[in-house]
Amino acid sequence: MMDRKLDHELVSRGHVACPGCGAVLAMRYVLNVLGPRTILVLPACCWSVIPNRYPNTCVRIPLFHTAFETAACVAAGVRAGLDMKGDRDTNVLAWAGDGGTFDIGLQALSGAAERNDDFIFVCYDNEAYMNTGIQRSSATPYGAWTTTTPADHFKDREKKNIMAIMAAHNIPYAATASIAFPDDLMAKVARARDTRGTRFLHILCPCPTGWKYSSDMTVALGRAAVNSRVFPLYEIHDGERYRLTYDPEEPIPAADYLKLQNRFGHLKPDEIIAVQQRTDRVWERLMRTIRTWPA
Ligand SMILES: Cc1ncc(C[n+]2csc(CCOP(=O)(O)OP(=O)(O)O)c2C)c(N)n1
Ligand code: SF4
Ligand SMILES: [Mg+2]
Repeated sequence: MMDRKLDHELVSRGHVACPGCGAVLAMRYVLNVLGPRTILVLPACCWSVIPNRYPNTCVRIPLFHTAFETAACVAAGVRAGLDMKGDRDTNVLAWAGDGGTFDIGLQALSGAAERNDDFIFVCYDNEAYMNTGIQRSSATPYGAWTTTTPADHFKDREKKNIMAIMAAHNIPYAATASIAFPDDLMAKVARARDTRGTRFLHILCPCPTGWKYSSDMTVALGRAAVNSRVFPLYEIHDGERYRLTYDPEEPIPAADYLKLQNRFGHLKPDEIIAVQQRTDRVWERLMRTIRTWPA
């Protein structure tokens, strides 16, 4: 018998992601809000494989596969085409990984954001180039193992602050979100849907394959990232008004988040303290910004 609830989902059964993939949950939540009148633009990434091989697909909306660096400019072109037809109601959703956003897609994204092109850009962030075998990206956090930053040469640079970069473009709406806080995530998607111009969502998507944890821990990982203040949940309006949307008032130690994942298993006690100090510093900077420019 057909499961009625599943029948209304826009991500159906039959995807080929790894079990426990956080990025599949993210797509489900986002499409639940945007609905079937949405065109999806997908550059090269895990999600360009996840829907399965033609003629099969697990995504029940039109899907445009495009080159790695072009998600934002293709989305802008799709929007322009719809506008010429007088269609203002169809959502255009660019959906890129951290590599396709922080690194190789940044130029196209910056150009579109500066023009305030009218679409939603989601960065589903699994903190490395997962589809090609777990290489370091500029979203990979300090201390992490990847295949290009092995344990004895782990990544010793900070994660790039993509939200500050997007805020610097003065776009109408930007927000961080987590698959472990679906109500918060879906409220932000609704705000993005109801705004015009470039809208940016940065969703942390735990990845059991690349982060080296058991696939039943994905939601726990997402929760720990937020509750340790490693990944704060907030939004930025018009590039300058900030609002924290969830406050982990009694944060868990960053070490409790790190120890759930083998990609940090090599870190020594002083390196774990360094992660905590970085986390505190970035949180304090965000709080100062929120106090100075409240929404
Ligand atoms: C111009 C170009 N360079 C490299 C590649 C190979 N490539 C395909 S997917 C990918 C990794 C994508 O990483 P990310 O955007 O973080 O998405 P994820 O795979 O982690 O979901 C790379 C390097 C490509 N397709 N095109
Ligand atoms: S490698 Fe990670 S992001 Fe890619 S499909 Fe597997 S779990 Fe999902
Ligand atoms: Mg990635």
